[in-house]
Amino acid sequence: MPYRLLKFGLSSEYSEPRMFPVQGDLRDAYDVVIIGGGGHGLAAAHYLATEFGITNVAVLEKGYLGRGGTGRNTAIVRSNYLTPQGASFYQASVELFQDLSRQLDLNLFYSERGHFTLAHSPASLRTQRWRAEVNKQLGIDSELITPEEVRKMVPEIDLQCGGHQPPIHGALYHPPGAIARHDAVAWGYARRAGEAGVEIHQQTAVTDIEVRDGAVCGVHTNKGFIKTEKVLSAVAGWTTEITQMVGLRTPLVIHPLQAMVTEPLKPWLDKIVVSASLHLYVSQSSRGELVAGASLDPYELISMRSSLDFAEGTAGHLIDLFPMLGDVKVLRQWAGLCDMTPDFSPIMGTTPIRGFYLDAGWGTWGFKATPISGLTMAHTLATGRDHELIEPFNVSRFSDFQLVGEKGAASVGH
Ligand code: PYC
Repeated sequence: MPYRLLKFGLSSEYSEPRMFPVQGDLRDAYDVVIIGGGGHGLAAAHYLATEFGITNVAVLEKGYLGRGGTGRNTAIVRSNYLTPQGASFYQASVELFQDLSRQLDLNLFYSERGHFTLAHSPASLRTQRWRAEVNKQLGIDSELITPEEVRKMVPEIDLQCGGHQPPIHGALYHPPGAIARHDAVAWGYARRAGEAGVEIHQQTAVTDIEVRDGAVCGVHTNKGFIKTEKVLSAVAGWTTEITQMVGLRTPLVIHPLQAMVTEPLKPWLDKIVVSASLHLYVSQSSRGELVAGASLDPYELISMRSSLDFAEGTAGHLIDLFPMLGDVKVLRQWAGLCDMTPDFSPIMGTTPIRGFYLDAGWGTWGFKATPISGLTMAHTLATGRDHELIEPFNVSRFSDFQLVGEKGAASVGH
């Protein structure tokens, strides 16, 4: 047993260094208030401090760090999107992820696996070909492969899906597709932001936002009022509560998304396998568990309860692809909340309310954007202008009819 662990176990004072400082009272005023202590909010805080020298920043989290989408996703990282705007944005995120363990000096268990999007019909194959071509134009490693090539890399797969589902016609293969330890990403950003002087206040709920003459001037919380002229909302799932406080209309709707893990198995699946037609994605974690998820629940709801219906459906589709999993037990299941936009792209950047910034609409793909959303939102907060990578995602696109249709690159059919 490592000596440090033994010392920690025997110590009555638990003297092991803390990951984040214990925060005192809120100050009267901050340069920036970030609502939401998930990966996105914490990454924005980190980059504000380290790239732009803005440290008089408070991150307010009503629960605990990573309680929302950050700790509930299936930890997939990829950039094989359909639109040039989406693919360029997520590619910048993949590049940041590749060096993030070193940057944050924390092992994020970033593991490049290769990512398959299986096509079960000629129409789906055409979409995958389209994505591959857009990706190649942008220098992103993606290609269309045959069923035989799929089987070579994932020998356990049943290309006929047991005869219960349409067979596999081919796949989009994206070698840089990866998984990472999602909670570690949030902790890594929190630790570095805290060291740089950012305050992180957990159990601190925002109850209202003060707007005067079209500009933000403060935030009410369960611990008192804070003066500030800049507020970032990074609260996937609760965005509509926050936007109501400032009177901003968005087309967001909230749906639950469920996921589950199986008991740990010996390592056998070193790829990420996605089937949009079966509404399934699965990878094997470093602990050996199969991490699997499905499509959004098909109703608007703010609830994080998981259902038997989901477990049954997802397990059935896992067995369609991998019949040998019939005896494997489901260990646990959970749900998160997704704010969905009509075009399946995020809403980011400045808004018509001066000083109010949005990082929202992350649907089912927010985790993979964590580093680049943090960096681009920090730039936007620091300069007051949208970073060029996020210009297409401004909320104004819904009134200007400039949608960025990304539904074809969602992991599963929604
Ligand atoms: O977009 O890669 C994705 C994804 C995985 C799980 C849910 N969405």
